[in-house]
Order: sequence, then structure tokens, then C-alpha cells
Amino acid sequence: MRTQPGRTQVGIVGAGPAGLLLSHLLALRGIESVVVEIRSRAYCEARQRAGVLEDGSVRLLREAGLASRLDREGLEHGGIYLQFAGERHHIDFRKLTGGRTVTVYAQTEIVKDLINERLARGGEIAFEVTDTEVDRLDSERPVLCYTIPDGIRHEVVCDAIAGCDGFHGVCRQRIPAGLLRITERDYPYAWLGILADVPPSTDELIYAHHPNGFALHSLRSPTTSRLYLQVEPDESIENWPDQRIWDELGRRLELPGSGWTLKQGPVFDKSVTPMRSFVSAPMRYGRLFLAGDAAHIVPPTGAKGLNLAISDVAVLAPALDALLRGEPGVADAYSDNCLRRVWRSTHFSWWMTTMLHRTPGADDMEAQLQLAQLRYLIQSTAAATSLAENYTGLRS
Ligand code: RFL
Ligand code: PHB
Repeated sequence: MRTQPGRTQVGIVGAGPAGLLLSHLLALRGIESVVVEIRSRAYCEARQRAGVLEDGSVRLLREAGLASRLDREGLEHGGIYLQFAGERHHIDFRKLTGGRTVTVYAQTEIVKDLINERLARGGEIAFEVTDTEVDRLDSERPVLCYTIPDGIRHEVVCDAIAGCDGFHGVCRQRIPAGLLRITERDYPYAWLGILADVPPSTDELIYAHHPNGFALHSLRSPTTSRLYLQVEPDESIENWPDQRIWDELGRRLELPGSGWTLKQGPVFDKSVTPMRSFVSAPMRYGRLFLAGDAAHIVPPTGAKGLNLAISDVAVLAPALDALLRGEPGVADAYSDNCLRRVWRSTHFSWWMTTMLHRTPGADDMEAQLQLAQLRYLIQSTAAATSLAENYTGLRS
């Protein structure tokens, strides 16, 4: 096999939102990087995931010159609905937080915008690589190795490597196990998510607690709806033909006597996602820095995963800039800085998840405690403000 030596300042593993945005933020600082990705460009641009951006994430993308389409097509939302016991209540973020909002703009679109921007500015992204390896991490010249589709093996010497390769990536596994503290929890349910060609039946997201289980009505555009149902953790998608999904969504989201109905339409994407909380600390080993899902996972109920990935690389870019100029202080503080925010979001996501889902086998005590918490949220401005400031993103 032919091996080609190379040199860059920062080697980046993973062309998800974390890796691509880091590459862009480094380029703005005049720092060169190479991004490597196991999947194809088309796969990365089509992978259905997040949809909600905190106002801080929108501001960051705007300041980085990445928001021209986001500003045209993103849908600003000033609140959410919480539904339980057959009633729907509005939580007004603008009023509760002094004007803060979230923006609905799909992760697929952010990834497309980032790939276009990187390639237009001469950025290097190698898609469909195999056998990614990172090595010599405790030296000042770590190395990133990968094979491109025509079979040539690249060995790129770097000043630092960013592991942005998601939960199943290879970078986290290169940190010696004795140095890592892993904290995790699996939840006894999963989400079945659909995309449907039908205008949303709501102006803002509906989070519904129901005796049959949780349901969420989200959206992607004025003509596309995104909906989720709580299902068994090992649920097979074959058990859920489209009509069964619509019937169950209709039951869990219905508002008796209100005249509200759920509009149905052709389903064009369907998947089941497990629910997990996971934090791996520290987020650095030598000259390897982890960012995004490579270091932490939250259940999607709080809409935090993508926002955490964006916040990590917003801290990492200046830290690497300083490190490469011979000032290691900010890089030394990177992990602690990020983990404080990660744990706040981990708590919020756990709290939203356990408040809204039906726990299999739970007794009446647990069900009543969930309802008591939900009633408190709509009775108390203090409680609603806490939800609103966490959902729109705490400023750090
Ligand atoms: P990603 O997006 O997983 O990207 C990692 C990339 O690394 C590649 N890779 C490798 N490349 C080279 N060599 C290797 N050995 C590699 N191994 C892996 C992968 O192919 C991939 O391209 O991680 P990143 O960049 O950290 O981004 C994180 C977000 O994707 C994730 O946190 C969010 O999608 C979570 N999430 C949500 N977050 C929000 O903030 N708001 C939401 O509304 C929201 N909704 C969701 C979600 C996640 C969901 N799922 C499916 C888990 C809804 C769902 C259903
Ligand atoms: C989504 O639109 O995909 C979405 C929205 C809110 C969540 C999770 C996912 O909490």
C-alpha cells in the first residue's frame, strides 16, 4: 500500500457539526486543518437528527458568517407547549427570559451550509476514509492516519488533533482507560421519529405527557412535520406501519373538545433512537481534544446535543489558537470549562426526559410526582422561568 506523508496544524476526525464548525472557526483564525470522515458527503448531509438551536448557537453561527440561509429559512420560536392531563399550556420564553428565543433549523441544513463553506474556501475534507487512527497523542506532534477510497494511506503530522467523531468514534478509545471517568445512564425507552410531507399542526413545539407514553410534535419547515413517539427500547420499526404511528400520535396529542386535529401526510423518513446520558471526562489527553458527542450524549428531550457540540468547539478554537502560539493555559482549562456546561445540560435533559416519559413498571407514586411537577411548571413563574432559561440556553 502507498503511504503519503502530510502536515497540517489541526487534524479533525469527523465531519459532523462539531468537526466542520471547528474547521471553519480555525480557518477564521488563519489555522489550517484537515477533516476526515468515514461516511460519504451525501450521507452526512442527509442524516436526520436535531432541529432546535439555542439563541447563543444562532448568534455564534451568525458571527462566524454562516447564517445567511439560517436567517432566511430558520423559524424563530418564542416558546413551547407542554401538554398533560388533556390540556395544553404555553411556556412563553420571550416573556420569561427577557426576549430570548430558539430557532428551528435542521442539523442537515447546518451540515450542508458548513460543507459548502469549507469547500468554497479551499478547506480539506476527506470523505469515505477507512481505518482512521490517531497516534503519538502525548507528544507535541500527534499523527492522524487514514486511507482514502483510492487506497492511498495518509499519515498527517499535526500540532493537535480534535476528536469530533461522535459517540461510536475511535478517538475517545485512545485515552488510557485509567484516566477516564465515564458516567452513564440508559433509559428504558426509545424515540420513534418520523418526517412527514404535511404542514405542521402547531405553531410551536408540543411536548406531550400521556399515559401511553411521551409524544413530541416538532417541524422542519412550513410544509414538513417532524414527530416523535416514546416506544420500547428495542422496538422494531417493522411493528410500526405509518397508520399505526399516526393513530398513536393522534391519541397522545389529542385535545378533547378543542377542535384541534393532527394533520396526516406521507411519511418519508422513519427511525428509532435509543435514549442515553453519557459523560466522559476529561475531554483532553495530551494533544487530543474531544468535542461534541465523542465526549457526551444527552437524551434528545431537552434539544441540547447539537448546541453542546457547537459550544464545545466555540471554546476549543481559541484554546487551540493559543496553544499553537505557545500559550497552553486556555487549552489546559478546556475540559473543565466545557464539563460545567455539559453537566448543566445533562441535568436539564434528564429532568425533561424523566418528567415527560412513562417509565415502564412505574407505580402510581411516580406518575403522580410527574403530574405534580408539570402542574407546578404552569402555576409558578419561577418554575417556568427555570425551564425557559435552560431550554433557550444558559449564558456561561
Ligand atoms: P456527529 O453528528 O455524530 O458527527 C460525528 C461524525 O464523525 C464520523 N466518524 C468518523 N469519521 C472518521 N473516522 C472515524 N473513525 C469516525 N467515526 C465516526 C461520523 O460518521 C459523523 O459524521 O457528532 P457531533 O458533530 O458531535 O454532533 C452532535 C449532534 O449530531 C448530536 O448531539 C445531535 O444531533 C443531538 N440531537 C439534538 N441536539 C440538539 O441540540 N437539538 C435537537 O433538537 C436534537 N434532536 C438529536 C435530536 C439527536 C437525535 N438522534 C438521532 C441521536 C434528535 C435525535 C432523534
Ligand atoms: C427535532 O425537531 O428533531 C427535535 C426538537 C426538539 C427536541 C428534540 C428533537 O427536544
